[in-house]
Amino acid sequence: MKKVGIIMGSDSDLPIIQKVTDTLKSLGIPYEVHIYSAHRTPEQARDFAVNAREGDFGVLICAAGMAAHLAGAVAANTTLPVIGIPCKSSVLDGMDALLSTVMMPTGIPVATVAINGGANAALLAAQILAVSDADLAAKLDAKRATDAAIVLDKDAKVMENL
Ligand code: RP5
Repeated sequence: MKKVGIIMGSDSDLPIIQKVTDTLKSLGIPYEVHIYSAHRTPEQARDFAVNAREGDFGVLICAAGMAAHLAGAVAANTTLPVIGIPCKSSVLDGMDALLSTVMMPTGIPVATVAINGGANAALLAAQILAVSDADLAAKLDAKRATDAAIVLDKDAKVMENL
């Protein structure tokens, strides 16, 4: 299976990345994690993106806050799918990162998840890999069924208790 490449702009983004890695681990998906900043280490961020396809990555996840240009800068240097996670790390509560990540110009797409949406970024990466991996697709179907069962259990309890 192809790897998921995960890049965060700063170690202060680690709590969000933990949600990504927990979710990928639960699905048995291999990954590699780096701290590269679009602003503080632009050469390393670019090199990673340029070499990602031949490095056996299938999809990249980039998490950054504030003026969050990391996902866009990575997407500019690869045609692998790039998922952006806007992180809440400033007085603007993540709206700054959301707009910086999502408003990409035509030709350089970034699939942007919710502010701090680490789990969904991992699940979207899994769904991309599952296009050509039937075993992974079956795991995703099983997770959906489990998640639905949890909600239906809560539904039964709420009717009993209210
Ligand atoms: C971004 O700026 C990082 O992704 C982080 O979310 C934010 C703050 O970084 P630090 O000042 O905490 O390193 O580049």
